[in-house]
Amino acid sequence: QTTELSYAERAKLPNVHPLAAKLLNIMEEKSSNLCVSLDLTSSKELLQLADSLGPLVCILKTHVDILKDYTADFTQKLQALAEKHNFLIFEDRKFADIGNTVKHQYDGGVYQISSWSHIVNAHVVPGPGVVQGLGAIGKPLGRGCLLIAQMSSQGSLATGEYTQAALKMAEDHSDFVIGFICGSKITKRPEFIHMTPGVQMKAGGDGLGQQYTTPEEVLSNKGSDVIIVGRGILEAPDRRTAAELYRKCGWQAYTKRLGQ
Ligand code: S5P
Repeated sequence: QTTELSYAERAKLPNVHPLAAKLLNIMEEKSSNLCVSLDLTSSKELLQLADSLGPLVCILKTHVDILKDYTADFTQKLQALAEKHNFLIFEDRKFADIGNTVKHQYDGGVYQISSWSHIVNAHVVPGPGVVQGLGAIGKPLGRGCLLIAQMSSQGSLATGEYTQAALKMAEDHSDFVIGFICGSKITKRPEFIHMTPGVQMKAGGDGLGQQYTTPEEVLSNKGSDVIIVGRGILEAPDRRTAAELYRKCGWQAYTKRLGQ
């Protein structure tokens, strides 16, 4: 007997954030809990891959500051692809400063992240001001934020009480925070979405501290909702085939958790 709610059921909860509901509906419609992390340095390559993998993913994650040829045209095109293929954009900026500074970093500068990214994330180390500053920009635009409650890297300090503090901060700001970056489920509240990086088909590491867990382990056993996959797809001989494999494995692990 399971009390686990489906993504579609969670999308209908009265207290769910509209952006979280949108994401949960996309996941259900596309049978995908795969967020692809396109950590590439060429915007042309990124856009081509976004067009090819778009149908398979619920979220496309970027690190816009590693592009060597960024122009505003890139984000226009990425937004058009998000519309075409029905995925959300997540700029993995990991904001970590005082409220006033992150406001400018989110809204201004070269990248104007708030104008094109549906989701951003933040470290909780500065305290609630970081969420308040980001929220001042993001809330009127209907954006959402993930708090980094745990990290996939070896020796991460985001554990124990720190993780609990991230959860509390999310609960206090649930009009902007839609969930967490984490290794496993940290709250039973079904309105929050758990997203887990450090995922590959084979457990292991990358020699620079990254630690990998399998989609099955993350979704069936650790109770997370979304797998974030970068090099597991980017370094595969056929990226589309690899992405389809992660989508399929991820979806099977989720349905297994539901007891179906
Ligand atoms: O704890 C974390 C948080 C994040 S957002 N560990 C991570 O690896 N990430 C990001 O996920 C990281 O910045 C990278 O973009 C992606 C993992 O990439 P992969 O190539 O190791 O799958």
